[in-house]
Amino acid sequence: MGDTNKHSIIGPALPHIPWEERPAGCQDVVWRSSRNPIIPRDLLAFSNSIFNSAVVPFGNGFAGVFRVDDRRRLMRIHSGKSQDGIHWDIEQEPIAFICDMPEIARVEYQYDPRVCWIEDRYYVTWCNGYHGPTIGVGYTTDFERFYQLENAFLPYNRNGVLFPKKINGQYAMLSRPSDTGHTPFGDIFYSVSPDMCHWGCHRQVMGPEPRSWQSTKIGAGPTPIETTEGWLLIYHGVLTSCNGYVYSMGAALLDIDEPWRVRYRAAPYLLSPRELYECVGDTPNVVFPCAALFDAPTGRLAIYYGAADTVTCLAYTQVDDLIEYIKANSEAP
Ligand code: BMA
Repeated sequence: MGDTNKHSIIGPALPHIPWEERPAGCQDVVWRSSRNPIIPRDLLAFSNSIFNSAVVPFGNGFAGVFRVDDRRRLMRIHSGKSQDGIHWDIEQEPIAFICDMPEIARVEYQYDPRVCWIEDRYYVTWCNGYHGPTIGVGYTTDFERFYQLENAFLPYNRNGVLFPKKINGQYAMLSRPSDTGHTPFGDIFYSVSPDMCHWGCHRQVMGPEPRSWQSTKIGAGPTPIETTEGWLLIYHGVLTSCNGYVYSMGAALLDIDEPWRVRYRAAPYLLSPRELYECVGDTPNVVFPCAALFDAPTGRLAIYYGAADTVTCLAYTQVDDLIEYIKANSEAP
């Protein structure tokens, strides 16, 4: 580990990425921030919890879309900004999407946002209540005005995650068809669209692995990262224990041109609930990654994840080490 001369990431530099070196004695490929949780549940006066949230580089700092459950336990998404990616100013009011379709503009609930820069704007996807959970889609250029588009799919679907560039001339999205409740199944699928409205050519990417940390269901996490070894996909996997679901973080490498083809998939998890803030909260034993920042020249990766459906946390890895780890621990296809 520690060979930083390979530069696998295809993408820009982000010299001010949040970063802490791997703690002495730590042998894990992904390690936690010493400042966790970086966003407390009560950052806003009325918030019950702030978790499963997405951040991107913006201007000289960072911006994001945050899942805020309020003290009525309504689930809404809010925009926020930060200079350092650690200390966040989150808007008091939920995002008021500009939308000329009244049926689509009506808010039931919004949660688990992802943010993805494609070409000229930041797209936001989230789990959107529309007669059941489906994938809401919107965009912004300034994190002030947000525009809402058609939902990507019919209910029931969750974990809609866009690729950061068109693939074979089309927008591409991962998603996880589900049910209305705490879905006890779930595979990751790949779909494409010519216009960010009509989605089709659906392909199964991967499903749960029996007798493992990801035996019940899986769902895509942060925007996939383009590397010389394929798309780096960080995702969550769920195990059903006698005390309920356990959500952990894992990783795979997908083919660059045909991302529904899994090249490598790490059999062990990268991070699983262990710290108190991951094991205790509104939903115990949850780590749920929704975003990752990277600095291509150094290969540094900062992963944002929700912990115990309560707070927002940060973990780090070095991408070349992570790719090596995925390959060395792959039992894949
Ligand atoms: C999923 C989603 C996530 C949540 C997870 C664990 O179904 O609702 O928002 O983090 O369950 O409760």
